[in-house]
Amino acid sequence: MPERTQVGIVGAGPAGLILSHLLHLEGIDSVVLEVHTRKYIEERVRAGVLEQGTVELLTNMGIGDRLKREGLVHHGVQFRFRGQGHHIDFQSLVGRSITIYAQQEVVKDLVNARLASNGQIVFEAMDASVHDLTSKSPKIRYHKDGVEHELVCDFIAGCDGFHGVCRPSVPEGVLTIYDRTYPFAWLGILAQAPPSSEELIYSNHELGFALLSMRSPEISRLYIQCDPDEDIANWPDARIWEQLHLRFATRDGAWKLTEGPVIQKNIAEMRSFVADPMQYGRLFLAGDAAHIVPPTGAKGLNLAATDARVLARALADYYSSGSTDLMQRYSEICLRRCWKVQHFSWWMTSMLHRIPGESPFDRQRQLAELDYVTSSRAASTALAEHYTGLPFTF
Ligand code: RFL
Ligand code: PHB
Repeated sequence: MPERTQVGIVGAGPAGLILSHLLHLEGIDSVVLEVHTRKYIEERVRAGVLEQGTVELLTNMGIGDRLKREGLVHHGVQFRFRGQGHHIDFQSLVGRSITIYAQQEVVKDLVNARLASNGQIVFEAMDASVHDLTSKSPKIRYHKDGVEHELVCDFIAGCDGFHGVCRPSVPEGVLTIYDRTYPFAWLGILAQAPPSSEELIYSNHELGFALLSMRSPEISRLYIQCDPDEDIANWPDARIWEQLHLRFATRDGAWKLTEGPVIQKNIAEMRSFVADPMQYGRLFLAGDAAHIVPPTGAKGLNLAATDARVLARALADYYSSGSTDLMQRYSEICLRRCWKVQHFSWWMTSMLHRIPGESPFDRQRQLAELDYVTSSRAASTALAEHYTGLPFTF
């Protein structure tokens, strides 16, 4: 096992793997420690929407080939309410697009790229803990195959997701936490069924929110709003399909949802969370380790990718010229973007879900907002700008 590296990275999710590969391209050495197996991280079903900037980043990193071949480029989305669909055309509004490509495929491509360049990823690195964070040689201790190891680093990147160990290792009182949970969750399925629509459909229905997405021309990804403490055992496939049919139905009855065998099913909580600052000494937090958004805006993976991009540039500046300017501004740069994305994700979530206990006034206000967003060019341009990804600036 390696005992010394320039950047020790905890977590082989999108944030950790993108960071590791960007550092490699800058000639900077890193070691990625991942608690799970390679198979597990390459099969975990999560996000699906890549902003245009994320696609460009991955392509410029040299891992865009399969993404270009298999990714589904979408030029707009549909919002459905009061039984009618409304197309928001990203291409004509902002000249940009999104790509549907599953997160686990991004992870597979990144792992392949790292290993092909002799990158070091230690899978099943257990009990990771971070130490001496304010010294010049912070350390990561972990167990592999029952043996304890210590990795001495110049810097540590905490890319270990929301439930990781890095953020809780920052001493009390250093971080300000902004946290909001929502009184609903998403029940998601993957189904072996051709997508019933060419574009994503976000539906606000009396029975609750529903989302139609996809993974390929053969696989649909569908979500419905449910209670946060819902037991998945109460949701046999037939009940899920029934709700999906109802929540996507159009007033003219013309739209049809194609069913197919359900191959995966899960419930995800909805949360907004920010830790400020995203740095403590020589520990930098990136991605879900630092912030969480509810999935309605399809932003989590994309935010993780931009954090990794800023951090890689900051570290590259440091190693090439000794400059710590960007490193010192890492948190400020990332949080500025993060808060705009937090607002967008919260806004999409509030506009599209049925809010338990909402008053008749709130319901009408919500429908009026959807009407405005889908009928005003100014409002739909703002939505399109956010959805396809805000410009990347330092
Ligand atoms: P990850 O992907 O959670 O990766 C963290 C990695 O760290 C490992 N780990 C540890 N390793 C070593 N030691 C420890 N102590 C460790 N603790 C944890 C974990 O095993 C894991 O491999 O975080 P990262 O890299 O920051 O990436 C964030 C994204 O995964 C996340 O934001 C997105 O999945 C969110 N998200 C979406 N994002 C989008 O951009 N577009 C979408 O369409 C989208 N849809 C979604 C989503 C998330 C969802 N769920 C399940 C919450 C849809 C859903 C339903
Ligand atoms: C997905 O395809 O998993 C997906 C799409 C859009 C979202 C969230 C998730 O807002």
